[in-house]
Amino acid sequence: MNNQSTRKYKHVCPRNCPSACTMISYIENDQVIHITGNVTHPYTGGKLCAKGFSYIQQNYHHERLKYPYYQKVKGSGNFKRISWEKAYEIMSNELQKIQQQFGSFHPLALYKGMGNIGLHHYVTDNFFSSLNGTRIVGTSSLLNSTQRFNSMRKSKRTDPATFVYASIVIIWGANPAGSNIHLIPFIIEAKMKGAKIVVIDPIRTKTVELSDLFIQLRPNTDGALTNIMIKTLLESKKFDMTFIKQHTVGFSAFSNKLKDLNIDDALKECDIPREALDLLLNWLVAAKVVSYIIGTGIQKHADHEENLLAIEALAVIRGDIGKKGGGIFSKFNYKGLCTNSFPHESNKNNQMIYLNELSYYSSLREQLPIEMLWISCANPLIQEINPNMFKKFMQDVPFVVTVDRFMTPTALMSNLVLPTTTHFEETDIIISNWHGEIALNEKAISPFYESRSEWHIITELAKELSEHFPVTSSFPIYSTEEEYLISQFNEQVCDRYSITSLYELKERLNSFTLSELLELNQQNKIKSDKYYFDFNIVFENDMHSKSLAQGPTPEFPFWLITPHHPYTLNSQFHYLNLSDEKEACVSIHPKAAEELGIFDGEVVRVFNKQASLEIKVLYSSHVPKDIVMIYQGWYPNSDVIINNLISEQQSMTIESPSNHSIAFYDTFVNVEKI
Ligand SMILES: Nc1nc2c(c(=O)[nH]1)N[C@H]1C(S)=C(S)[C@@H](COP(=O)(O)OP(=O)(O)OC[C@H]3O[C@@H](n4cnc5c(=O)[nH]c(N)nc54)[C@H](O)[C@@H]3O)O[C@H]1N2
Ligand SMILES: Nc1nc2c(c(=O)[nH]1)N[C@H]1C(S)=C(S)[C@@H](COP(=O)(O)OP(=O)(O)OC[C@H]3O[C@@H](n4cnc5c(=O)[nH]c(N)nc54)[C@H](O)[C@@H]3O)O[C@H]1N2
Ligand code: SF4
Ligand SMILES: [Mo]
Repeated sequence: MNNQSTRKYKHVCPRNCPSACTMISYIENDQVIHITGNVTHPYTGGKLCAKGFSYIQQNYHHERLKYPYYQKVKGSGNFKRISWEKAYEIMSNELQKIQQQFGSFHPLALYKGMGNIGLHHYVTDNFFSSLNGTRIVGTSSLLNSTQRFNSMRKSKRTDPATFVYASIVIIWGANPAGSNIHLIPFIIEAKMKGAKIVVIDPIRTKTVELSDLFIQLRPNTDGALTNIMIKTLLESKKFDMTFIKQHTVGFSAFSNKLKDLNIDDALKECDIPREALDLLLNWLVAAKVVSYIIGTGIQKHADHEENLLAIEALAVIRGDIGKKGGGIFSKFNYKGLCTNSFPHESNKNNQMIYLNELSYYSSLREQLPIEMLWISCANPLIQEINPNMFKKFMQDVPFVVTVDRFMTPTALMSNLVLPTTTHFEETDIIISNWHGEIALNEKAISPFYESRSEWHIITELAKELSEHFPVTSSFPIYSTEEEYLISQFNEQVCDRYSITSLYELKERLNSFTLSELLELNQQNKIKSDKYYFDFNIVFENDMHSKSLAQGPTPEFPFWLITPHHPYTLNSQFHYLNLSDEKEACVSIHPKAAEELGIFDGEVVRVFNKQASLEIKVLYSSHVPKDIVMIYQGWYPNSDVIINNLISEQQSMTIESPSNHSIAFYDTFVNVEKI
């Protein structure tokens, strides 16, 4: 690495992962020859996960897309390599046709996923929102990734590194050992400082190995468990009355209502042993300060709102909010911080399309004509609820463009596939959705073959359009990626991160230190003036969860939980086979399997009304008898598409993308021998 011609660049991993690791690349002859973590990073300490260390392999993978491809018939596989000029001509013609026929861009739709969370990549949202009338598909990744809790909670979030000072750390609906690995050293530190670690999850995950207490509850019953916890605190007079008086309203009505709660009934609903509950309650009553690390597991259920609000009420009653080491730690989104983040929400002419609308799209076509669909940073034919439905939608739309780096199942169903760059090949800014840091990603090498950065793809398209349709778009055309990114820095972001320009990020990689964040939170213990105890919401799940009512049935007796895989990132990294598993497996409790006469390693049928798939069985006592687990993601060596089992009905309640979530984990299936 000491070769004089070796150059070093700073990067940030742009995956939708809480860590947002910073890394250094070593470049020779325009090639990445080595990468390391950046040891100056306060949260990750320079450690990368297996995926991070595989980036060189990914960058030069033989299946990486090199050129633009076009096919007339979607899914035919008859792709022809074409030039970028030809690609722009085709796109521009399609847009012109739409404009001429409809007089607006209403029949143009954008589906933007979470494949890359960098600010650079909002260029696509920015451009399409600027075309009058474009429709935005409310993707499930948008709904689930932006951490539902963040959008509805009333208390301030806290810096995740400070929970080491807690007396109890409750890891709730999260599996950081798989999905947030840089949290693990902090959990160990908390434990060494004397904290009790509690994991609340229906599945015995890897994270449970670090815990002092594991509460294995029935899915979607977190609210009932929390109500028991609150009631116990109130009865033992272990709550922070000073905090409640200063910062909240509605407490007396709320506590009166809680008197009606029958603990035995609630306990039955959660299906947890009395001994486990008693231990938790004893600790809770004695604890000075509790921190709550909330994952996305809870929000992937129908009753997530009540369940999450109950947890927040618990933290408020205990007065944990704003205390050193206390409070709620959850993902947040930096919506609105930079000029182009979520621009479609500011353009009143854009309209959202909801996933449940797509399921009857064919019949809606007259009111909702969609002539062109642009897909970026997304693989909906794997990750979306009911990909079969989404595939039909893609077939119905006359012209589909996908921008990606690999020929994914989604790209295969597109007319035009445009190859794009990696974080080594483009400039970007990444704002972590977890630890609150902002960092610059430098461009280190030229784009792979003919791939282009998304800024480049969009800017050329905008230029092409401006020649054909004067004044249709307000999209800002700059001559470099850097200039474009600089223009995204508004006052809000500069204030928040105490910077004046993008250039400062070059010098100070992390401009938002952890202690600054803590102080900020102490000053603003509660975001609005007062926290309001919305007891109606908290008691909505009072013994009668909506989805439990439609829960497991004799016909479909198993919950299907499909959490995130430790060695992939949603549908990414599958090519690299980083884990030993080469195929999808369904984990089932040995006793449940034996009752069905199913052996370990056998291929079985997992099915519900919507779909059926054949998959290998893995005996596991980590799942309870009424849950089966399959890791979500893409299994390119097999035909298994897990999400075909997940219904779009789960999104029926969606009215506004920032206010709802998708109940991925309220899926019920049966398992049988083939
Ligand atoms: N390695 C890796 N890391 C990732 C990702 C990845 O794919 N791979 N994806 C990233 C993304 S996009 C996200 S959103 C996050 C997701 O990461 P996490 O927030 O950890 O979310 P999940 O894996 O969906 O589920 C977490 C846990 O919730 C549990 N759970 C399910 N239902 C319930 C319930 O009703 N109550 C409780 N208490 N627990 C429940 C599940 O069993 C699971 O163990 O991870 C990010 N990091
Ligand atoms: N069953 C089940 N399904 C789930 C979930 C679950 O828990 N269970 N979780 C949901 C959640 S939380 C999320 S966030 C979604 C994630 O689902 P998606 O939003 O689809 O995200 P990814 O699979 O990470 O990435 C999608 C594509 O983006 C591409 N990509 C990567 N970088 C870039 C880039 O720079 N530019 C472009 N144009 N493309 C790029 C990748 O190659 C990949 O093909 O999945 C959801 N689906
Ligand atoms: S995937 Fe997450 S943990 Fe792995 S390198 Fe990227 S940011 Fe770090
Ligand atoms: Mo996500």
